[in-house]
Amino acid sequence: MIKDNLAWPICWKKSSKPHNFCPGCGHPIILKNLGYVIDELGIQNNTLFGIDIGCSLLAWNFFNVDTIQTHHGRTIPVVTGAKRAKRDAVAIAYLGDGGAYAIGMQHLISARIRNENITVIIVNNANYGMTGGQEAPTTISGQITATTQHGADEYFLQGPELLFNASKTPAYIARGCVDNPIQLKGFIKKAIDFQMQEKGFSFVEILSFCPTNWKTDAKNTLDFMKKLKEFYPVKEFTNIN
Ligand SMILES: Cc1ncc(C[n+]2csc(CCOP(=O)(O)OP(=O)(O)O)c2C)c(N)n1
Ligand code: SF4
Repeated sequence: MIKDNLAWPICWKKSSKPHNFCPGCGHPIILKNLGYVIDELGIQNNTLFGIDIGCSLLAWNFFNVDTIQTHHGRTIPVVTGAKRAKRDAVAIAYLGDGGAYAIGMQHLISARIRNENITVIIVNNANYGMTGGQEAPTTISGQITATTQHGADEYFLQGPELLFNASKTPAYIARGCVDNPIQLKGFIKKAIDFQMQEKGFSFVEILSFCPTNWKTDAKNTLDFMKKLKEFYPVKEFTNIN
């Protein structure tokens, strides 16, 4: 049991450097809490961690767990295949909003509809982070990105809402935010526990800081996150008892 939230998770790969994310990035907050969950559930030796192309790939040596790095947007089918072959594995797909909701959307919807017994964690930073901050399906109205210099149009995609309504099959679906790591850790734990009980598809979207591409200082990062939450409410969408 972790008592001190400044301590690193036990499953963290101690031989790796701290991390390669930009200062102020939300990914390390998410990964640290995922690490605590892996520790608390005692699943380090059977976790199968799939990471996408995008800033999520910087997590390739974060944990001392079996890790697969896939092509952009293809993490969900790769993890699905691995899980089908190894039923006792705890399969986690970790990818960006671009990878999940644009190029990989067909895989995401299919995994939900087929009720694949995997856990998907999507990092929603409202842009394509790794490639320089282009517009993503989650970019909000008026947002300035590398490809929306005059502000993005009014269309934006709410992933958990879409997935929740895509099937009547019970699933654990939630949206958390890096500004509340305790709640966030709880959502991740419930999602992975759902998979461990073989109940099927579980999904957590996490609103995450990207100060490099948002071009924000600390205060403006928090202000922009507040705005993001108006478009993407933090909540559980689950229809399980
Ligand atoms: C098939 C393919 N298309 C496009 C790319 C270029 N590419 C690399 S990362 C990326 C976007 C990543 O954005 P996102 O998935 O939101 O993750 P983030 O970096 O923001 O965490 C793109 C378009 C690629 N590597 N492969
Ligand atoms: S570009 Fe954004 S998401 Fe990627 S590491 Fe930097 S701050 Fe994080």
